Formats: sequence, structure tokens, C-alpha cells
Amino acid sequence: MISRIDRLAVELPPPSEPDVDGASVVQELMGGRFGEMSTLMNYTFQSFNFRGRQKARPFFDLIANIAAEEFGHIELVAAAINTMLTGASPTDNGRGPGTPLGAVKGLGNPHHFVAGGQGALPQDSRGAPWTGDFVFASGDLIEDLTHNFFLETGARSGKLRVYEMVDHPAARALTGYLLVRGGVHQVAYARAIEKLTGADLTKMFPAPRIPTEKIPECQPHIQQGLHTKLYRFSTTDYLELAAVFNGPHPETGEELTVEQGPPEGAPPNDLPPQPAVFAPDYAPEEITEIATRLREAAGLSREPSGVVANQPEGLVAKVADKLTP
Ligand code: MN3
Repeated sequence: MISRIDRLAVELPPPSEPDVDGASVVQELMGGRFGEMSTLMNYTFQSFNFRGRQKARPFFDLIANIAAEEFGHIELVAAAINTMLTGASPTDNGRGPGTPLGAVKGLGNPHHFVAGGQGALPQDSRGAPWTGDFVFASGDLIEDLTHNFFLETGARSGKLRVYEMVDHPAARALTGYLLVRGGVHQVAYARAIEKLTGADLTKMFPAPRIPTEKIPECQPHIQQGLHTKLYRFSTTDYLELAAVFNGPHPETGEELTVEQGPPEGAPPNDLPPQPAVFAPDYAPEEITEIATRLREAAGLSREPSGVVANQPEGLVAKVADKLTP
């Protein structure tokens, strides 16, 4: 099972100038062959199908636990795409001059607007759907670990290329963080292969030759030591990570460590409605009123209980005014 936390793995900037073309490029990190949906589902299925897990516990724990972090990575890619799409369509319910969505015709992936409500899609940068064919779960542990090392290596290439193609602040914050975290998973699988077979993949690092420490958006994460830490995504389970994830980091020589608990992360930005695509509704204020009534009827606080980065000021007061006859 998985328990869920309503925070992003890392802070993303709030919406700024929209970048529809850039958002379609970032889709590669979601639904591409080497995207986060692929890492999530590869490790998830490998952990589901793992036979003899008790006797191979350190390796099972490693794969199952990294799968949990990957959920947070697809969440983060989606948040970046959604940030970049925010404001790309008019916010006046299309009542302004011209055709509401005319301005985005010919830009990026039309599916973001026609089908997706200005939201991320399980697709790659061409708009092709992610497919289960990208999942490799052979049942053979060494084969699977070798595949996972290759997958993380390809993922690093993809992240760097997206970083270089897209300069939107949300895309840069995303790729800066994922390059560092993907690097940790690449090291973890290299160590696992080394401990099982003696093959020293750490001599291949960095693979590809990306000087992560020279990328400005990677630097704060490296300074905090995120390149050497494996998070343990459970309070009770996956206790044997340190049996595999240990020794010196192949590039810096620093000690690899396991940290209890997920990253502290950051609250997500509450992205504003985009009425031209009816997200979340043609008249979102009606949903706000209904939600407030339901919250009161259920005996909950009038204030929304969630935490977001941009807590709306006076939201409840405004709704209360409207509800007062
Ligand atoms: Mn990842």
C-alpha cells in the first residue's frame, strides 16, 4: 500500500509567463520512455512481482522504496507542466474579444487544451501516450537491476536535454531537482549490481557525462547533500536499504546515507482556475460556495484545511459574504 502526503518533493516557483511549447517538451519527463511514469511503474511492478523477497530483502526493499519516491516525481512533473500552462488561455470566461482558445492554436500540444483542461497528460513530448511496454520486470533480479541502472542513465540524459531546451523557471527548478535525485537512484542500482555480481559500475560515473554540480538549479540540492541520501518512505518497513546503499559516492567520495522519512518538501501552489477550459468549472465560484456549505454541514472548519504555498487571503470571508442573504 501507499500512504499519501499533500506536499511536493521540492518547492516550485508560482506561475509566471506561460510557456505552452515548453510544457509540451517537459511532457517527455512524464510519459517518455525514460520519464518518471516509466521509473515509477518499472520499480512498482518489479516490487509487486518480486519472488523470494525475504531472502533477498535488501534488494526488494531498495526497489520497492525507490518506487515510492517516483510517485512524488510524477507529481512534481505534473505540477511543473500545470504551472507552465497557467495563464495561457484567457481568464475572463472567454467573454473578452476574440476566440477564447484561439491564442494557443498551433502552440505546443493541443491536447493540453482540447482534452486536458490545461493539465499534464500521461504522454511524451510528441503527445504519444505512455505505454506499459516501457515496463521491464523480468523477474530476474540482476537483469532488472541492470535495466534500472540503464533507465536512470537515460533519464538523466532526458532531464538535461529538457533543461537545455526549456528555460521556464518551473522547468528549470524541476529538472535541477530531478537530475540530483535521479543520480541517487542511479548510484543505488549501481551499488546493488556491484554487491550482487562484483561488477563495479561506479567507474562509469558520471553517466552520461553531466557535470551536475555546474548546473545552477542543482547546486542548492547538492549543498544540502541530497545527492548522497536515499529517503526511506515508510515509518515501519523497508529497513534494509542501508545494506545496499552505503559506501562512497562514486563522484564525490562522500558517504552514502539512508534518511528516515520522505523529503520535507514544500506545499504546492494552488493553481488558479482556467475558465476557458472549464477547469475546474465554467463558474468556479459556485464550486467554492458548495464546498463551503458542505464543509459546514460536515462540522468542519469554515477554512479549508489544506496547506498551499499561496494561501488565498480572505477566501472564506468572501464566500461568507455571498452566502449571506
Ligand atoms: Mn525519478
